[in-house]
Amino acid sequence: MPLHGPRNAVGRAWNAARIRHLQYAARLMRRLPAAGVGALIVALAAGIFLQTAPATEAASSCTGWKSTVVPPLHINVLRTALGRVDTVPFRRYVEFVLAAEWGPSNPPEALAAGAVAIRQYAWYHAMAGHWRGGRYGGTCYDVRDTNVDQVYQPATKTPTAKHRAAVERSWSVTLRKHSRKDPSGRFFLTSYNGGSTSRACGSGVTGWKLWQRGAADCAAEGYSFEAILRTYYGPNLRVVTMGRHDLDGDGRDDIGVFVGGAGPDTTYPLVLPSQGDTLRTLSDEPLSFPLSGLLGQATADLTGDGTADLAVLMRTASGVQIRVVRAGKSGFARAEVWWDSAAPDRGLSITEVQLVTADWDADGKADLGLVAPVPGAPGTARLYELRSDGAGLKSPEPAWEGAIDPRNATVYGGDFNGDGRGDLAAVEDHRGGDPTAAGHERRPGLAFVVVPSRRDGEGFGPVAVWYVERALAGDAALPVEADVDGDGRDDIVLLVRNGETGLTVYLYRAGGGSFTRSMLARLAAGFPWAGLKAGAADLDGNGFEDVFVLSAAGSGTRFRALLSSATAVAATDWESDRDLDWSTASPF
Ligand SMILES: [Ca+2]
Ligand SMILES: [Ca+2]
Ligand SMILES: [Ca+2]
Ligand SMILES: [Ca+2]
Repeated sequence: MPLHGPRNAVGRAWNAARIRHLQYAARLMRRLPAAGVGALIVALAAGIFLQTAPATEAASSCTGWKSTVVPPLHINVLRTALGRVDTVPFRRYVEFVLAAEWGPSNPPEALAAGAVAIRQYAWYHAMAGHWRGGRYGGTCYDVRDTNVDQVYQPATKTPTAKHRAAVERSWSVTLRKHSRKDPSGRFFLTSYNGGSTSRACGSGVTGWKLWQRGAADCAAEGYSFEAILRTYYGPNLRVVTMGRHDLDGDGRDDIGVFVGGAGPDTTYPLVLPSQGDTLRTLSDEPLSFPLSGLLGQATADLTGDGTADLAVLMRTASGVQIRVVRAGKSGFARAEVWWDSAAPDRGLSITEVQLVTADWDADGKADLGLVAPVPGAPGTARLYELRSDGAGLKSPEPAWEGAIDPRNATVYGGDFNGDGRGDLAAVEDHRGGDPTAAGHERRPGLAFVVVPSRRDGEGFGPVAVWYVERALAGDAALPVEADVDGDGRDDIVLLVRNGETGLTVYLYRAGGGSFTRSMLARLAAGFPWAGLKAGAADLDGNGFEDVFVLSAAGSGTRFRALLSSATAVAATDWESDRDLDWSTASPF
């Protein structure tokens, strides 16, 4: 349980003396409390704990949990046959209930969907305001151990490795239902049942109940657990995944930033864990490449351990390379070469590539993709999938080819249609250039296109135009991928220059087959356009991804956050660092 387990004190202020940023180091040391780094880490851990685990006893509840973002630590279970109340670690409880309620013969995706339903059912009843348990011998309980609630019989119904894997896989997911009245979504009581009369995938849908037999049928048809949950809990379902941008393994998203090292070929990855903290290094090892050789970067959980890793696409003397820095509770590992275009056995030599990330095969491990122009076919792109097996990449496979001009577009991997499988998206700029070009005629202005995954995992559908933005004729605009409304479908945010230092922020919210545009904020000042850099992470841990912006503050760097409440963003100062070299700082 990453949020509440003992924290390894891996992160520490960037020890810049090692790379001769003496001034910077001196400043960092000034920031530390008298007792030094150890005290800082302890304070940090305590701060995070208090912030995210507001458990308190209330009169009308038992566990009385309040957070719908951080799971309860324990649950109180009435052992009906034994005549006592057990306080059970929450994860153990979910694993044992899954074993008792869903047999191991179920496909993995059905088990993962079941794990989400079980977890949220119990969590709901452990919350203040939802308690409907009782007392036994003066001790309160949240749930009973029978099918009045969920079967929990640890003596006889024990989880298999398959059950534990399903719980692990889906542990960061919670479900919400949004409505016009409640756009941020309500944490609802998940229900499930055998469903002997609803055996076919998608039959007997009520919007509130997951049918176990139907779920198994969906899984056999290739549905991911996310697609199964959307099928049974209805079109307004938000599938919230926490910690997608968590770099230090505490379950909370972080900001990452590359900064050039003192040597000619060194780069440091730094992490800014949360507001009020300083930048930290999670490794003593600089990355042995120059920032100038960086062609692209992606932050995604390639190893499937719940913490985002770092992939960089870089130019080498003989081609391009993908290097991966594994991240986790013990810090950043040494960069490993996961793919090298120059290696003769890989058989692929490409230039002008863009690096994207998405989980193409919906196995819970993020994969990488390279999008490259097709030689001899202008206006056409090819996607090569490089699937992760958790420890490396499989050889690049051409997975899709179609009408996206990668020279004219920023491409993104992500799940835009919410089926749990990776899609490709692009923001194409047809505002200038050759007006006779086919793309310009068909998709004038800024075109937001998506190449959607097929739900059964059989490749991609045709490229589809999800939105055409004609209004921003000549305006400078910076697109950022972020699931701003936290529904599990990646959205595009457009930062549009508004005068010298203003910013207008638009959301292109992903739905079933289109983006819906809305304005998130109009900010009059504080965002100098020149060299504005941006990234996305759920900085305040509320389930909505936020956008962060780096701008120049003298020669240093200012971090500002655009904190999302699903339908708007509020700008706030996040951190300012006058010694972090603005010119080379690159967010990831
Ligand atoms: Ca974190
Ligand atoms: Ca994968
Ligand atoms: Ca998808
Ligand atoms: Ca979304």
